Amino acid sequence: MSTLEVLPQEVTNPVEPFLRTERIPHIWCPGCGIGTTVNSFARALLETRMDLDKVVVVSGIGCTGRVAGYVELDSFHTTHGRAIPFATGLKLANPSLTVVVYSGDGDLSAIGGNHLIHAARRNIDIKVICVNNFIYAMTGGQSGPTTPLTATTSTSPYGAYEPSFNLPQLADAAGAVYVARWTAFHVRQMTRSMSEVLKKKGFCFIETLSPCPTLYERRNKLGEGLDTMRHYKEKSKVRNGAPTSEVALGMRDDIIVGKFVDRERPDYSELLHHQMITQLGDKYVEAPACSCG
Ligand SMILES: Cc1ncc(C[n+]2csc(CCOP(=O)(O)OP(=O)(O)O)c2C)c(N)n1
Ligand code: SF4
Ligand SMILES: [Mg+2]
Repeated sequence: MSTLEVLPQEVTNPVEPFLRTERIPHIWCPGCGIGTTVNSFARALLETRMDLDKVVVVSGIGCTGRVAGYVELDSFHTTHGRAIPFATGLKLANPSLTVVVYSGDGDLSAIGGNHLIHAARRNIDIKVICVNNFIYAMTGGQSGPTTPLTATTSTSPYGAYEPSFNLPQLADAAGAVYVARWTAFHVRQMTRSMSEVLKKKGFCFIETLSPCPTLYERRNKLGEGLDTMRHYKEKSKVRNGAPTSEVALGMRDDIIVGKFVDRERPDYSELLHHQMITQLGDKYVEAPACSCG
């Protein structure tokens, strides 16, 4: 499928054509928020009328990492923490691609944290969707860099005591040109942000909070997935443009959501091109575009 011109009559769910339905049932637990984010992503592809032959999804390992296997796109399920360098290589080899990294908080900010900050610093033209469920879910619910203070996890049975990352601030400080946070409750806003980043050049970062009722909510006695959605609804405050230093998350504090950063600066390829032209002038020969289309 390369365009979204006409959906077949028998398709009643507009998201269906974007999924590898033959791989359903998926592995996600009832009440998990990851599928909700995929719904938003599919709607963003539909709204932006992207050429699907030019959109690539790269995931690391984790429950979120499974997204790569369910989308009807060229996709890569890479090693843990290496989605961003893999995506960087893809983008540099074939600049005509829209490269989306879809992965978990642990994959992107723990083992892959170094890649995250340097891709943002270089302004690599990739779009990162980070599903934050506050733990390493797939491996049993261990605490990680996003686990809020006092939260109980399989490795913090008496409550987490390490300060956690404020991911929007991290991405902002490292140089991302677009930074937003939503939750699995904010389906429309998340879809809008995903649509915006699909059309924006440079390193874009969307954090989306997502319930993990099986491992995070249960251990913290926070109820089912639906209770977490209610919590997101009640505690979220939309503050577009808020300084990212003011959006840190606590265990049960207000959740500041919104589009925090939307700015322009030259991306990696432009910087490279400019420097080479400045230094080499006519002698600079650009690498030929990848012949794979
Ligand atoms: C090099 C390496 N280290 C550790 C693991 C084990 N591992 C697999 S997934 C994962 C954490 C996933 O957490 P996150 O990225 O937050 O995804 P989630 O499952 O929460 O969606 C870990 C530690 C691995 N597969 N490879
Ligand atoms: S363990 Fe948690 S994150 Fe993984 S599929 Fe189940 S609910 Fe979702
Ligand atoms: Mg996680």
